[in-house]
Amino acid sequence: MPKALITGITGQDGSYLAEFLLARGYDVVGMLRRSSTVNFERIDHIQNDITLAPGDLIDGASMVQVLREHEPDEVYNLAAQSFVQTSFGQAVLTGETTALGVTRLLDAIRMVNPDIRFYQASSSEMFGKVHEVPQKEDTPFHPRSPYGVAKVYGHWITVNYRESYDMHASSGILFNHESPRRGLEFVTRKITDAAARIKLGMQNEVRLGNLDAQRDWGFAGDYVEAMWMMLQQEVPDDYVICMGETHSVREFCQLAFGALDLDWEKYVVIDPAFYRPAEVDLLIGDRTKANEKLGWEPKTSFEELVRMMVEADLKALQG
Ligand code: NAP
Ligand code: F7E
Repeated sequence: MPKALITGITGQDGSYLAEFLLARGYDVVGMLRRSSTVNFERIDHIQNDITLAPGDLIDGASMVQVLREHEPDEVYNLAAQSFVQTSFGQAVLTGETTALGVTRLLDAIRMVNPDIRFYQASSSEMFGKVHEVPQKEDTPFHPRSPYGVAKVYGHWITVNYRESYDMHASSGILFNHESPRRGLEFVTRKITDAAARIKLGMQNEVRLGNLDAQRDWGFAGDYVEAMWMMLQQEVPDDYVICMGETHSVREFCQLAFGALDLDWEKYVVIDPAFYRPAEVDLLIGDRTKANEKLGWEPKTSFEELVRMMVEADLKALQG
């Protein structure tokens, strides 16, 4: 039975990837950082099927310990300080975790077993102030936030360890992917949760920032398959994973509120508190390489994604 270690097991992608690997017969180990409260909402339903191991990206020795004890064949590094807005206020913490954390984990792998296959969760935020549209694997990076800068570091250190030490290290440059398990601070879930609350009379308005921002949004459940596919290749490489279409925050509001027969314009209030010091205006990816080399294709449309999220929020709130 192959064994996989997932860092960031309590996050959105960690939970979908764990489900995906369990269904393929993997023994799944999730690395968990210490917290004063239990935050297992996303993995409650699979808790008995996985093993949890204490470790933190800030602490290299803890990861050496996890690798020695559990001896995984594959490591998926999904842990990060992943919220762009927070990275402006906590730039150093974001660098420690999202950037240097990758080096600590790669070094731990090198020390314990350099044959372990490694996946790094890179991001379309690395393209930032885009140099071309659509963005592909060789599009130059121009990050627009401390988070984006940290991800560029994580990406290049992964490439560097692959080239320097012949490690099977791959990097997935994933565009935004969402789901009913998305954190409530991200704009998609903030909107679907608010629309459901407004429908149920629990809330009167939702305050948002830049409605003109455009993103290439897909379904997280589809994207984790691409992570696994990358580690099954003989040769490690980097791949853009995206839908290849872009939609504005305004359009997301229209669809989400529309799914509940609500007019979004009556409830959305612009609040400059949600503007960012620098913005990524137009992200749209080109997934040709992933399609040709991995055979990966998304299964869920943008419209299906929005509806799925709205319905899940409505159902959860109705209890
Ligand atoms: P998420 O929901 O924010 O989950 C992040 C995970 O990282 C959580 O499990 C969190 O643990 C863990 N974590 C944070 N700091 C840690 C530390 N110091 N040590 C160990 N674990 C730590 O993120 P996601 O949406 O699932 O994204 C997964 C990865 O893909 C991230 O690296 C993200 O930057 C990247 N990415 C995401 C997207 C997207 O659209 N979702 C796109 C491109 C790339 P706690 O639960 O304890 O906080
Ligand atoms: O913002 C705009 C905001 O926070 C999307 C992370 O998973 O994807 C995610 O990063 C857009 C931005 O995601 C609000 O200005 C307007 O332009 O949902 P978001 P993100 O910044 O794209 C990438 C690929 C990652 O790698 C990250 O880890 O929406 N926006 N009004 C707002 N955003 C938020 N959060 N809240 C608002 O009220």
